[in-house]
Parts: sequence; C-alpha cells; structure tokens
Amino acid sequence: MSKIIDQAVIAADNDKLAADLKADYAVLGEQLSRRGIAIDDIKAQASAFAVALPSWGVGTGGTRFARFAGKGEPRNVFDKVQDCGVIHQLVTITPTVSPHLPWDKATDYQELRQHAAAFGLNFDCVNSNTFQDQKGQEHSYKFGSLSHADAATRQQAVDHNIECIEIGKALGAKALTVWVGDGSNFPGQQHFARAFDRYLDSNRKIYAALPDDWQMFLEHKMFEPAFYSTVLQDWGSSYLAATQLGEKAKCLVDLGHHAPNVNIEMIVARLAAFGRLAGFHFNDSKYGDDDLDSGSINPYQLFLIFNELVDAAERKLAGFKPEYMLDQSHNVTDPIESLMNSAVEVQRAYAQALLVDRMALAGYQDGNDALQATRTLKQAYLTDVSPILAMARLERGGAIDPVAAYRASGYRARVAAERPAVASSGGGIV
Ligand code: LRH
Ligand code: MN
Ligand code: MN
Repeated sequence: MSKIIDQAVIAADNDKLAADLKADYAVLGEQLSRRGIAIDDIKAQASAFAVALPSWGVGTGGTRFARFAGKGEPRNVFDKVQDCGVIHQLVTITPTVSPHLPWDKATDYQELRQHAAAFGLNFDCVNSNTFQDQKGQEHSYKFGSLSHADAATRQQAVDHNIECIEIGKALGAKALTVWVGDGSNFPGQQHFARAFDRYLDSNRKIYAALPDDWQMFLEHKMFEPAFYSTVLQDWGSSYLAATQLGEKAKCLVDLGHHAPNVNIEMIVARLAAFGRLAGFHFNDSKYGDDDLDSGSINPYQLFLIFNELVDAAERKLAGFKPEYMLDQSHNVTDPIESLMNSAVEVQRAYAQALLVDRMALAGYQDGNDALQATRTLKQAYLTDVSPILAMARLERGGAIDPVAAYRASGYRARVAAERPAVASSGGGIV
C-alpha cells in the first residue's frame, strides 16, 4: 500500500508524544476500571470504528457569496482520493470515500478503484446530483428534478440516478444516496401532493434498478435551495417514502438538515426502531445547513446521537446497520485538517457513548429519577477519551496528533507545487 505521508515523519512526531500518551492512557484506564470499564475494550471498539469521507469535502467549499480557493486544491477525483488517503493514513478510521456524481466522473473506474485501493481506500455510497444543471444537459432542474412537473425532466433525473448505480457498481459501492433540492419558493407554486407523488414515482424507477445487495438512501432536508417548501422536507416524509419504495430504501440523517433545536437523537431512535435508519451525513450547524465541522458547535448533540446508536446496537435491532459519512464544507480551514478533526470528533462521540452505564440508566429511567439519569449520560460525556483515540491511532500506524503530523509533513505545500492554483470566485449573488 502506498503511503503518501512519509511514515518517518509520523513516527518522529509520535515519538515526541508517546510517553505522555502512555501515562495519560494509564491514568484513564485506572479511572475507568473503578467504574467497571476495561479501557482496552473501549479502545478495541473505537479502533474498529469507521466513517466515510465525502469526496467533495477535500476541496474548499465556499458559499453563495464567494469561494476563497485554498492552495493545492484537488484537480479531479484522483487528487481527491489521494487527499482522502492522507487523512486515512493519519487518522486510520476513514477507509472509504463517498463519491458525488457527476462531480467525480472518470473515464476508467477500474483505474480509479485501483488508485483508491493503493491508499487502502474503498468506495462508499454514491451520491447523485440533480440539484444543478450540467453542461449540455437537455432539461433544466430549475423547477425540480425527480418531482418536476415535466415527465422528460423527471426521466432525465431518473436516468442520472441509474447511471450513478452503474458507476457505483464499477466502484464497488453498495448504496445510492438521493438528495433532491426540489420544492417551491412561493405558497401556491407547487401542489404538495402531486409533487410528492411524482417524486415517489421517479424513485420507484430508480429503486427498480438497484442490484439485490444494494440500498437506496433518501436524504431529507428542511429547506434550501427551495425556501418555502421542500418535497422531502423531514424524516416523516422520508419514512413515508422509504416504506412506499420497499425494504431497500432507508432514511439518511444529515445533521444540518433539521429545524433549529429539533431533537435529532430522537429521530435517530425512531428510525432505528423501525429498521429504516440508513445512516448519517455528519457535520455541525448553528443556524441552518451550515456544514460546519463535526462536533464544533454542539458536541453534546453528537454524543446523544451516538448514545442512541450504541443503545440500538446493544439491543441488536433488526435492520440496524447505519452507514457513517461526513458531509462538510470547509471555507476557512485546510479541508484535510478539518476532515481529520471531524472524523476524530465523531469517533470520540462513539467512544463516549460506549461509556454510558446502561444498566444504571435503565434503572433511573424506570424509577423516574430524572436527575440521576441525566447525570449518567453526563458522566460518560464528560470523560475525556482522547488518550483512547490517540492510542488506537498509534497502534494502527496513524498519528497521535494527526494535525501536527500533517503540518510537519509539508503535504499541502507539496501538492500546491504540483496542482495549479485555482482562482477564487464570486458566488451567485450580484
Ligand atoms: C445537501 C447535501 C447533500 C448533497 C451535499 C453536497 O445540502 O447535504 O448531501 O449531496 O449536500
Ligand atoms: Mn448531506
Ligand atoms: Mn446539506
């Protein structure tokens, strides 16, 4: 396997930090053992954790106002995969890349697959894109795609999704994620029921093209780009659509796609209970679909989501096998650094959730001891599991401090010299 970052650079950085890490790990192990928890068990589970990288996340995102390009922006999907390889080498928990089409179109998908394999990467869920018009496209998505009033436009969107499945098959993916921006900007603009019927009808055609071992993930979003109504606006509509389509259809939860203050962990519990939780697009938000780095605004919410996930896993709920993916947009940071940090934050929430004393919690819940119940969650959340995560990375050949090792490697400067600078650009605002 080709290692993009010189392993000696990682080793040199690790050498500086290893003694302190060992001491911190021992102290934490001692504390956890007093709570009846074996630290090595938690480390083993955290080590087995994985979250997929969004191919589109390694480039600088930008807003509708402007995009300030970074240095060494990936030129194509091969560069994106290489950047993902760097992330995986350092954090060791991002072994898959979720591609977005047509952004990631290539001429030879076997070559792309081999390129990824060289970095120890495979491909995860394929994302379709009918929220933008592409060059030379016959019908515009200005007024929708899968739910468009015009049959030819809907068919074009269906055909694109079927092409995504074909490309996904070549890449070894096993799921298609469908998010549409379809909706309306004015009351009265769209007939809610007819638009949803058309959406379902188009999805049935896509569903029919799914291979037996594939799943279809429906991603809902409350608003944006449509600002009055969205066809698949919440988990309720998503659940309805999934049950209409069949067993292979599930609901994907993007953390940024809910109204402010919505109890996302409860949505997770509901979808898991009824076997329809597809998985996640992890990110964080303060106002809307901000696509901020995971855990940067509301880490407690992330923990509470994982609390539900760990609980569902322990109860062995039928059909429970959520896929974890990041979906972020980086405007002011080096995307590689943000994605490394976010992957670790998601893993952190998982490790913290593993520490919840579930027996005690159930007792407090049944005894209506609200205070002790919530303290039980807080005890797990307030445990600093950093030494567990760092030790897991070290043992897997990764970096104790991924950002420090990445900076020491000079990777960004190296690719900046190879990849021509991209001009910053204005957004869609005049
Ligand atoms: C929509 C979304 C969806 C898209 C991605 C680029 O807001 O979350 O997942 O595919 O952003
Ligand atoms: Mn998303
Ligand atoms: Mn989004």
